[in-house]
Amino acid sequence: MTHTMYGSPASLFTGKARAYLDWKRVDYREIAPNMQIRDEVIMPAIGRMIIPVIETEDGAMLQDTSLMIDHFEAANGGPSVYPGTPRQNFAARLLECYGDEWLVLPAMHYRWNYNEDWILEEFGRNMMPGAPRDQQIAAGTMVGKQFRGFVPMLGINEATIPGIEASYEALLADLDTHFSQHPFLLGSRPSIGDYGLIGPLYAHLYRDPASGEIMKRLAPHVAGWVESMVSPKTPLSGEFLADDEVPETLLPVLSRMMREHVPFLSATATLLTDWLDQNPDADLPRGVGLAPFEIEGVRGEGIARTFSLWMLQRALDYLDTLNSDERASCEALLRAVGGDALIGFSMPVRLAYENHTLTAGST
Ligand SMILES: N[C@@H](CCC(=O)N[C@@H](CS)C(=O)NCC(=O)O)C(=O)O
Repeated sequence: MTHTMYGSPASLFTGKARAYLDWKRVDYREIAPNMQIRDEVIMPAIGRMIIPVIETEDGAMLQDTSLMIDHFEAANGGPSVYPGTPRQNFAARLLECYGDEWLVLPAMHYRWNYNEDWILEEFGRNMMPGAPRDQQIAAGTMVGKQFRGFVPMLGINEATIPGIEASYEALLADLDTHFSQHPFLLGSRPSIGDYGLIGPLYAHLYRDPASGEIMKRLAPHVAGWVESMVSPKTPLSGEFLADDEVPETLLPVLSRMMREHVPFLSATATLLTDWLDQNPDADLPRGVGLAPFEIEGVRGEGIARTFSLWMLQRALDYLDTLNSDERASCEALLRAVGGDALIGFSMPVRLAYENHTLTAGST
C-alpha cells in the first residue's frame, strides 16, 4: 500500500502538496477526484468538498497542506523544509502564510480574467478524461462556476485589478532578482516558504497558458524556480544559507507582505473579535465580513477569512518557542521590513484546526 493524494493538476493547493511530496520522496499516487470520490471519500471524511486530501497508507485522512507537510516531516524524518535557525524559520513561515492566503488574489485574477475558456475545459478534461470535448466543457463549466464565484468575494474587480497587477508584476521583479542569485528562498534547499509560494505561482500563474506567458516573459528566473520546485532534480538535498541569513533580496518580498497582507489580517482579526462578541456559541464561519485592503495605492475589500488567521498564528506561535535573543533577532527582521504590527500581534482568540474544522478556543 502507498499513500493516495486526491488532487487535481489545476489545483493551487494540490500543486503545493505535490511539490513537497516529490522533494520529500514520499511514495504516493495521485488521483483526480470524480463525483464518486467526492461523494464517497472526500465528503464523508472531511465534511466538505476540498482538495487536496491524502489518505495515508494506514488509512488516516489528511487535509490542509500545512498539516500534510508537518505529518511527513515528522513521519519520514530526514532533511527538513523547516530551517533550523530562528530568522530563516520565521521568515519561511511568514512567506507560507503570504503565498497560501494572499497570493490567491493574483492567482485567481489571472486564471479567471486571462484563462477562463482554457481552465473550464481543463477542469472537464481532468474530471472526465476520455469523454467527448463538449461534455468535458459542460462538466468543467459546472465546477468552474463555484471557483469563478470566489473572484469578486476576494475583492478582485475592475477597480482593484490595476493594483493587483501592479503588485504582482513588482513581486515578480523582486523574486526574479532573488532567484537569479539563489536557487530557493533561503539557499539551495526549498523551505516551507517556497512551498507557500509555489501554490499560487505554479498552477494558476505558470501552468495556465496566458499566465505562464506573462511569468516567462517578465521573470524567467521565477519560471525557472517554479520548474525546479515542481520537478525536483535533487530531492532531499541542499542547504539553507549559513548564519541564519535572510538574504537582502527577500526583504522587498517580506515588505510587500507587511504592506499589503498584514493590514488585511489585522482587519480580519478585528472583525473576528466583533463576530465572537456577537456569536459567543456559534461555530466559526469561513468568513467574518469584508475587510479593507490597499494594494499599490488601490483600495478594495475582500472576504475576511478566519483560516488566514490560523496560518498567521502558526508563524507567530513559532516566536513563542524561541529564547529572548532569538526572538529579538526575528523582531529586528520584522522592523526592517515594516512588520511592527506583528510584534505583539494579538489574536482575538486561539484558533485550532482539528478534525478538518477550524475552531475558536479561549483568548
Ligand atoms: N488550506 C487548504 C486550502 C485548500 C483549498 O482551498 N483547496 C481548493 C482547491 S486548490 C478547494 O478545494 N477549494 C474548495 C473550497 O474552498 O470550497 C490547504 O492548504 O489544503
